[in-house]
Amino acid sequence: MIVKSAQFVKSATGPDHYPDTSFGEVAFIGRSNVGKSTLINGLLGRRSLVRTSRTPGRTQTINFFLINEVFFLVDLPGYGFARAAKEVRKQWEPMIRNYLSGRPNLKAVVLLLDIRRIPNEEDIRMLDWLEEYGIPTIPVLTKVDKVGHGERSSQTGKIAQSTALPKEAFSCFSSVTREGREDIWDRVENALG
Ligand SMILES: Nc1nc2c(ncn2[C@@H]2O[C@H](COP(=O)(O)OP(=O)(O)OP(=O)(O)O)[C@@H](O)[C@H]2O)c(=O)[nH]1
Ligand SMILES: [Mg+2]
Repeated sequence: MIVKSAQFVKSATGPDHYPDTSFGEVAFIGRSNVGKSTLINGLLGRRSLVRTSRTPGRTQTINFFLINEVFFLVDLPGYGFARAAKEVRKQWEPMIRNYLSGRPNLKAVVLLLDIRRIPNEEDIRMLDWLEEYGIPTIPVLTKVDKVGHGERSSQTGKIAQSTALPKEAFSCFSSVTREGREDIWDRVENALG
């Protein structure tokens, strides 16, 4: 993928504010702080088009980025951080469910999992929703620079087991080494058709 242009188009909390176009889009979801915004920046080769943070809960709205004037990458707010304001937490589920169930433009969701952690209830629930809504899913293990080779293999095995996905289903990504960029782009492009 050659990224000729990438621009932030808008933030939305509900369907009224989604961009009114027929462009295909691929969205990024996962636990707060797992590296969604960082992965999007890494794919685009931009350091900070998408805001990232050490503080979980940085992204609180659905953010649409228009790429090469023909498709969108969509940064979704993460789930599972206790310190979020109650209001934010209450709004999260309907906001995400509305988006997943009511957006025909959505061609696939990239589900991010931290390679160092065993997926929790919320990760599994997210996988269930994606299946329920029939959305093709691209599972990605993030922050692979933080583990050695042996641990990478054993963690991938454990994560595969707990998600009931084959080991081969997972792409790896590191924003430090940029490993996985081409592989993930191939899968994203495939999904966009
Ligand atoms: N070493 C390393 N750090 C990473 C990687 N990806 C993300 N990080 C760091 O993890 C932190 C969180 O990254 P974000 O991209 O903001 O995470 P997010 O999933 O968008 O978080 P929310 O918006 O809060 O849901 C930042 O400090 C990143 O620099 C990676 O591949 N390797
Ligand atoms: Mg984010």
